[in-house]
Amino acid sequence: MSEGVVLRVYGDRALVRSTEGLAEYRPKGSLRKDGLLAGDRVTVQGEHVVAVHARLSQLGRPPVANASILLAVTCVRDPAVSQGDLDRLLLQAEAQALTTLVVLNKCDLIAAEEAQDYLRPYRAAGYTALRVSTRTGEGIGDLRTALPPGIAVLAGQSGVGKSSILGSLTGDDVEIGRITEKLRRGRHTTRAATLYEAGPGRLIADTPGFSDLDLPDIPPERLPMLYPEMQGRGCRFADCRHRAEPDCAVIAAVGEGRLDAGRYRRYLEFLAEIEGRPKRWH
Ligand SMILES: Nc1nc2c(ncn2[C@@H]2O[C@H](COP(=O)(O)OP(=O)(O)OP(=O)(O)O)[C@@H](O)[C@H]2O)c(=O)[nH]1
Ligand SMILES: [Mg+2]
Ligand SMILES: [Zn+2]
Repeated sequence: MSEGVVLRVYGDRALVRSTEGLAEYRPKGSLRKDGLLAGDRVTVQGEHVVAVHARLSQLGRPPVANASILLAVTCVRDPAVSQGDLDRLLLQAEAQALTTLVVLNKCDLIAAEEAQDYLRPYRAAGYTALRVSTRTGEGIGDLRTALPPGIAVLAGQSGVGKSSILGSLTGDDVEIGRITEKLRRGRHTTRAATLYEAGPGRLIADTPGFSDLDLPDIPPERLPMLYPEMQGRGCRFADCRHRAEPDCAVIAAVGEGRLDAGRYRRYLEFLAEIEGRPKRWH
């Protein structure tokens, strides 16, 4: 028996990095096939995964267990990812209580001021935001340094450069080549997340990109809690939705330019969108 991490699940097999090396295993009969996720800590024995350890976290989209940080990858050009799109991604992460790092890629395509303007609201909200380019290598070292031990999940729209960032962080690791080769044989590749090794104790999950991202499935009153910059402002009402309530400190801060007006305007749009959903929370 030995302990390992699931790097990928495909079909009825799981690719596991364990103390015995890198190999494919089948879940033992009593383990449900769909009970395994990339990122799961498992016990393997012989040809089988015989136990799945309790998860510290579970991301729904993309499906990854035990992630310690989400890398919210975005870019201003090719494709143009709006700040509203980035807001939605951050809300998904906040809804799952995941630490998030904003990564603005393709900075080689835009002026430094444009990158700063794009990131300003997020930095003001308390997020760490890095400017990178896989083309020039700018910021890649900082990104590597910023990765905590454990599993980092690359997420973002199609084409923003998630796989390119993965390549920049992992380099031409022989082991990666071997993993990739094994993966090509899998037939269920498009929907899955895959973990790659990026140094001791560090795994990075590349995930399929998306074109549209839903707001998280939450009741409207939870939405304000997903904005770090709206916390502890001291509104009169504890359940203030920061729209038209008396003595709302968020509205006041926006008026005085202490909170980003764009983030706030989009917050109101998102709130209306969530309030307009069919009720099933009460
Ligand atoms: N100019 C520029 N192009 C980049 C940069 N990083 C990636 N690209 C290009 O952007 C395109 C998309 O990159 P990918 O890494 O495949 O993007 P992805 O996010 O993995 O896309 P999906 O897998 O579809 O979600 C490729 O043509 C890359 O060469 C960058 O820093 N600068
Ligand atoms: Mg990709
Ligand atoms: Zn308020």
